Amino acid sequence: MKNFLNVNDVNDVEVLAQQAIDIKKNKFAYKHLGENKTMVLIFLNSSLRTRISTQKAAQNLGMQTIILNLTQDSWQMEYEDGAIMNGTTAEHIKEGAAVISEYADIIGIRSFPTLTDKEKDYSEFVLHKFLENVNVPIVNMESATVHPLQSLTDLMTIREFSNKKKPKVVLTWAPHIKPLPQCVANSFAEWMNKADVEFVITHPKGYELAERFSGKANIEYNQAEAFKNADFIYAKNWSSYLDYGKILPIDEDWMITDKKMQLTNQAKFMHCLPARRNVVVADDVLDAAYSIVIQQAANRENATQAVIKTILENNQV
Ligand code: AN0
Ligand code: CP
Repeated sequence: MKNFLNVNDVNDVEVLAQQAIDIKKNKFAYKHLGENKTMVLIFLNSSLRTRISTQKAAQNLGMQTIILNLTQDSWQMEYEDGAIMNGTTAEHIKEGAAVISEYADIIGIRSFPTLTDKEKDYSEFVLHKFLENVNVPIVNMESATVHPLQSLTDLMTIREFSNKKKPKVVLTWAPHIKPLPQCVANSFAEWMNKADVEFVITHPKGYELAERFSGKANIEYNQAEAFKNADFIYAKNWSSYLDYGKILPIDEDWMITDKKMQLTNQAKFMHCLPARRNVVVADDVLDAAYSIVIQQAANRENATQAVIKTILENNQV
């Protein structure tokens, strides 16, 4: 593994998830692997879990970590080639990224989509601008279209909480007041399509994901129908991909409630967090014993450690 950008950088998702489970049992077994090495984490957007768990993962491997809140603390970055920089941008990505990579052995980047320019977002414009201008591995901490550290964590968590070889996993759209990225859903779908699970996606009409992510998943527009026999309910809001970045008017109530969870096969409830209570998911779900959102978030540290360990071993950075 050179970079960790999306599921295609992984040979076998189940093997990597198992490595994350193994690492969890002995977090400090590889603490010399990253000795005298530095991971720089670049955030263009807010984060709680990714910010802390990625630092912990790198530090468990003996690495130093430096955080750069690029849009707040640094010079405003220009990404367009040939730009005449007589406006607000003060530094070009060509120098900015190249300089950061001089200080780093691995770079982590979080850069959300614009949700206005579909073509630019789905070409992963910002992530690729960084890739073009650095000479060290990049770990995607959520880009314009995917969130692979989250998806690896999700698969690891499903394996931890299920004794079934092929559990039924349901990704359900849930309401939100703001237009959110499709990243978590896209990414979850492409990982589940490569995992040994029965995978169903349920959402209102108009919220179809790009086919390259939903792939062979079973799409069920009736939420109650989709919940039947589910072993895992994974809730997430996303804005429309078709009517790009928009929130569409819908008739039914898609919020996850305990009543809906009772339709399942005593399913565990998962969400990547942050989750707006009583908008996305009701209190009675998040407070139930079947909610595993905290354990899921905790696993971010272990999953990320499996990724960084693989990069350190493979690239001998
Ligand atoms: C982000 C999203 O939906 O992509 C980050 C989730 C990990 N969520 C929000 O902006 C609320
Ligand atoms: N799940 C997740 O990535 O959370 P943060 O946005 O808080 O990092």
